[in-house]
Amino acid sequence: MKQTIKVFITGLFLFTITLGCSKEDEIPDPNAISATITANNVGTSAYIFTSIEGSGATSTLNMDNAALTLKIGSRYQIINLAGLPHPFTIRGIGNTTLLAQNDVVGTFESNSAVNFIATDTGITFTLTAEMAAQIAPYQCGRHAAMTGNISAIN
Ligand SMILES: [Cu+2]
Repeated sequence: MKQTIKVFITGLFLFTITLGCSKEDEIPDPNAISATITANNVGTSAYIFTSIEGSGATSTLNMDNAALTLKIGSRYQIINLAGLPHPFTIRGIGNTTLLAQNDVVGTFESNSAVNFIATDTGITFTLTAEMAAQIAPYQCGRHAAMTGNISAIN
């Protein structure tokens, strides 16, 4: 009987700790990814988005060079299945590059709030209001035809 009570109290204690931790987890993590967008290529003529998971990003799936709508303030991961032969870049107004998966250094790549990460498999970034004010289409770093509009919305 004593043992049962001890186990019960220990369980209650651990349960309370677990509750406490999960409450702390409710503090918004600025690096939490809101949406994961998966892209692929159609030859050298188009990107297509094959899936969008999470919230904040919308597009028409499996359509050549579809427009992409992104909510300002959210963090996005773009998985580029087309790979490095088709480096994903986000262009800026005035023919600039804001973010690039390849060696091109975009003007927002070192911005701490954007917190840009580029790997062989994609890019991750936070769309800040400052960046949204500069945003233009996405485009392949090697094939100019692979491009589509980006709309940044509140
Ligand atoms: Cu390409």
